[in-house]
Amino acid sequence: MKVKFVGSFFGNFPRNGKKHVVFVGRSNVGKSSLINMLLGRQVARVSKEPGRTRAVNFIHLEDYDVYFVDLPGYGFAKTSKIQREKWKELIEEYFRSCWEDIKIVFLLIDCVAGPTELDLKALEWLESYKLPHLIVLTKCDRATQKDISKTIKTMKGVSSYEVIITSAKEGKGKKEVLRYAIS
Ligand SMILES: Nc1nc2c(ncn2[C@@H]2O[C@H](COP(=O)(O)OP(=O)(O)OP(=O)(O)O)[C@@H](O)[C@H]2O)c(=O)[nH]1
Ligand SMILES: [Mg+2]
Repeated sequence: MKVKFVGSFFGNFPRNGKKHVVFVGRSNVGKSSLINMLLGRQVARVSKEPGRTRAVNFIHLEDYDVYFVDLPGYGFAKTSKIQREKWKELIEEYFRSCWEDIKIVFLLIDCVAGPTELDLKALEWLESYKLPHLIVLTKCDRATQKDISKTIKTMKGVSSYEVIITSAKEGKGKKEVLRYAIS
């Protein structure tokens, strides 16, 4: 697959008729890792400390002519309130200016921890704006079957959309997520 890192944006996002496939979720949930797993290369930056992705990063999948959009994570408690506010504004600014270009939004939820209050807010928000979206559970290699069932049950209770189980570490869920991302 031919993949090109387009750039990191804080505004003036690329809008040129290409569709956007968006990865959203709390800080450290595994957005950048999932993107790398799906694309089979290290194109999105991953780090041990949360808050790694600070800008809105665009990756162009040349074969399918779509953008993968790696958003900064929300809700990282250890960062300053001002910084958190800045990220929130950036994410909102992205959705405000690009919603017409969005093909699908993947809302990532940690399989073990389950949804946080902010995840549920994000879900409500996606539903109210009628943005096409799916729930992607991450880090399933770290979860027991019981964790997975519990998180799926919780998500089914708050959303009628499909839930996909993934592990960036093990490559799990790649085919299922790609089916929605590039079909
Ligand atoms: N075990 C396991 N660890 C994972 C998985 N996906 C991500 N991680 C780890 O979780 C941490 C955060 O991953 P990132 O991909 O940077 O998360 P992010 O959502 O992009 O984080 P921000 O950019 O801060 O919003 C890293 O240490 C990853 O190695 C997974 O599927 N399994
Ligand atoms: Mg990231």
